[in-house]
Amino acid sequence: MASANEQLNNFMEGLEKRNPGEPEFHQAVMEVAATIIPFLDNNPKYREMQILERMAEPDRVVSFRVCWQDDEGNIRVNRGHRVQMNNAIGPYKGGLRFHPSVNTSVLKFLAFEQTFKNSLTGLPMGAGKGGANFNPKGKSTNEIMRFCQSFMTELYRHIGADIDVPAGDIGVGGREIGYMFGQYKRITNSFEGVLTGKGLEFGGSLVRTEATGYGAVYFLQNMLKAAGKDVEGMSAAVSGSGNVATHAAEKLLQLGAKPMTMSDSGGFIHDPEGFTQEKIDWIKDLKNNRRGRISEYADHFTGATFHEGKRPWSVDCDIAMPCATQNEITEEDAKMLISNGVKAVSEGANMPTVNEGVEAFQDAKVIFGPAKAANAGGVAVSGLEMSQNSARISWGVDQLQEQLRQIMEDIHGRCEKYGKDYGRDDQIDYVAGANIAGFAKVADGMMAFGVV
Ligand code: NDP
Ligand code: 2IT
Repeated sequence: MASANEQLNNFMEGLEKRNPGEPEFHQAVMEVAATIIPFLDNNPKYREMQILERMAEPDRVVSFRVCWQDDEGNIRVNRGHRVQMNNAIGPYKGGLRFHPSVNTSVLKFLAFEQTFKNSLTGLPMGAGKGGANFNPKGKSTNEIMRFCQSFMTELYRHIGADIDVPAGDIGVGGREIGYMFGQYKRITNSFEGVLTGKGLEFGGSLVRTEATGYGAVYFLQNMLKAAGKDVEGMSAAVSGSGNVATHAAEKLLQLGAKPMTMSDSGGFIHDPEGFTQEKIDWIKDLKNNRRGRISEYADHFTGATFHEGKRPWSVDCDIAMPCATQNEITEEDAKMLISNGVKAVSEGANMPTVNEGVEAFQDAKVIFGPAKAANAGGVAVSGLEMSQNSARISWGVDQLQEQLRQIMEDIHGRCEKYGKDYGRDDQIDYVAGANIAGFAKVADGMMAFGVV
C-alpha cells in the first residue's frame, strides 16, 4: 500500500489533469482528500468503490448564455452555470453567486464544499452551486431584474423543488431571489419551493436571513466551550459587510463580544470602540438599501478609520471571522493573526483561508472552525424552509432560532467525534472532523446505490 502522501499526490495528479486551470477546485479537493485518505485506510470499502473519486466528479455542469438589455438599450451577454455535484442524500442544494470572478473552478469548489456541509447539517440535502460572471455593482434595480429573469429563463429547466433548490450567495440576496422566483413561477405556472431565501410573504422562512452569520457565531461558541472558554468579552475582527458579516457581528455583540471591523472590496473599517446595534443597522442600510461603500462608515462615525485596499487581519483581536470571500486569509495574514494572539477563527465565508494558513493556525493551536461546518447554518435554515414549503406551513421565530442553535451544536458534535480520533495531540481537529463526518453519510448513501 502506498503511503498516505503518495496516495494524495496520485489522487491530486489525476484530478488536476481532468480539471485543468481550476485552482480553486484543486485547493478545495486537496484539503478534503488530505484528511479523507487516512480515513480510507481504516475503511477500505469506500476506497474499493472509488467513493472519493466519484464525489470529486460533478454529476453534471450546465453552462449557458444570459442575454439582457441595460438601461441604455445595449445588449449585454454573460455566462451562467449550475454545477449539480451530488444528490445521494437529497435534491441538489446550494447558492447562486453573481460576481465577475465566477467561473467553473469557483463554482466546482463551492459545490464540492457544499456536499460535506449539507451532509453535516443532518438534513436530507444534496449539493450544487451556480451563478454568473455578472457584476451587480452599479446596476439599476431594473437591470438587476432583467438579468435575473433572463438567468432564470434558462435555469428553470434544470431545477425543481425535488430536483435542485438554489438560494443566495455573494451578489444574490432577497431582491434577486424574488425576481428569480417570480420568473420561475411565470414560466412553469407552478408555485413550489424551488428556491430558498424567499420573502416571508411567499414561502420564505423566518431566521434564514440571519442564519449563516448567527450560526457561525454559535459554532464558535461551541468550539470555545469545548476548550473551556467563552466568547463574552472577546474582541473580534470580521471581514465583509454583506449578509454573513453583518449578522455575525450582530450575534457577537449579542453574546457580549466586541466586533470592531468590517470590510468590502475597497478596504476595511476599524472602530476601536466596537460596533453597537445602531452602527450595525447603519451598515445593513448602507449595503442593502443605499448600496454604498464601507469607507463611508469612517466619514460618519468619529473614532473609526478606513484602510484602503487592506483586509482587517492586522488588527489585534481574540477572534477572527472571515465573512467575505475565498482566500482572503493568506499564510502571512494567518501568521500575523497568530502573532497578535488570536485565539479562535470561525469561517463565515467559503474557503476564506488558504490551506497553508489553516495549517499555520492548527500548528499554533488556534481553535479553527472550517467553513463547511461553521457556515452551515445558512443552508440548514434553507433546509427548514424546504420542509415548511413541503408541509405548506410557517414555523415561528422562537422554534426556528432554537432549531438553528441545536443544529449548530449537533454539527459541532459530529466534527468533535471524528476530530478527536483523527486530530493531532490533544486538539480537536475540526477540519478532519468536518470532512470525515460529512463524507461518511454521503459515502454510505452512494454505497447503497451501487455503481451509478
Ligand atoms: P454578500 O454579497 O452579501 O456580501 C459579500 C461581501 O464580501 C461584501 O462585503 C463584498 O464586498 C465582499 N466581497 C465579495 N467578494 C470580494 C472580493 N473578491 N474581495 C473583497 N471583498 C469581497 O455575500 P454573503 O455575505 O452572502 O457571502 C459572503 C461569504 O459567505 C461568501 O463566501 C459566501 O459563499 C459565504 N456564505 C454565504 C451564505 C449565505 O447564506 N449568504 C451561506 C454560507 C456561506 P463588495 O460589495 O465590495 O464586493
Ligand atoms: O454557501 C452556502 O452554503 C450558501 N450560499 C447557502 C446555500 C443555501 O442553499 O442556502
